[in-house]
Amino acid sequence: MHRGCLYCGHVFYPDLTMTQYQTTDHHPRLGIEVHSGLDLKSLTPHQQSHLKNTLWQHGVAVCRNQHFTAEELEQFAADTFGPLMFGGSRDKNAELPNELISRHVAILGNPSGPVEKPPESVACQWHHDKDALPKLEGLEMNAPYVVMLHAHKVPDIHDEQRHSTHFLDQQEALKSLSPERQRVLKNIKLIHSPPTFGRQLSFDETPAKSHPLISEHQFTAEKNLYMGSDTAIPVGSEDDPESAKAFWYTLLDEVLASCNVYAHSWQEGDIVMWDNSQVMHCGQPYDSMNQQRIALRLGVVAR
Ligand SMILES: O=C(O)CCC(=O)C(=O)O
Ligand SMILES: [Fe+2]
Repeated sequence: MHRGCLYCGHVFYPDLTMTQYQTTDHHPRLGIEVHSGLDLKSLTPHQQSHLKNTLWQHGVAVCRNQHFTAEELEQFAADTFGPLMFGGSRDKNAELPNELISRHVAILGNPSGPVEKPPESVACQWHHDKDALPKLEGLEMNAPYVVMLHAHKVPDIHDEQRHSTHFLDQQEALKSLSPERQRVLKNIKLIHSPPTFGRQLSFDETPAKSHPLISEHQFTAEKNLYMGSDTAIPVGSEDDPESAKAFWYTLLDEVLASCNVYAHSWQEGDIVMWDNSQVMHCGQPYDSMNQQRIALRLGVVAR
């Protein structure tokens, strides 16, 4: 049994986020291993399309034993999913080895040594990554936005336990609700603004977008919940932020209580990809003063 993601100290609504939930290493749908034994750098077009279909079917796909520099990861993502448009932390990391640096790749962890809070500590709360996408011509809220992490160095938690990232299946979440509850939710739209992650973003930079709470996946037509992040506000509650928060956390509590959360236990060489249209995720803290984590991160809108 795990508590929610409060250990990292990033607590917005302590009264509302005390959810207990079960985790599993073997989820019936999420976290499928794909292309076992293959080097992702040399996939054929057929293998690329198999990888994408597996991701749409399973929400989270795992490839083990890969060795990508940041530039190679960028190339792989562009070849497999489409042109890269966002992200990256090249300028901020001038002192790091070249293999970690590329235009659209961000670096998670503490590659330069101990830090009190690594950059991803803000992600230790349930969210999806789409809210922070800029509003671009032709970029729909329901766009299939894939994020991938590639582990170069994994922190040890205890002897047996590996560092993990938690994933919540939003298809399973919807199915876990009673037909009555689903009927009510069917009429609700959420206004999604960027997750503030503790800082204020101007709405001009990343405008709010609205989306039905029950959504149909663009490629599979499967229905799932589309909760976004805790900044999402039901249409009609714009002037009542407290009730908007309560609505969102009540729903999160409900689904966490009845779903099996997939905990991906990290191994060096893993590339984990997730489809933000059908899963939420929550980073897990580690002792970043005494343990090292290095992971490359990339987001791409699939075409
Ligand atoms: O640190 C993690 O495991 C998750 C980070 C995260 O949420 C992200 O990169 O979008
Ligand atoms: Fe995230």
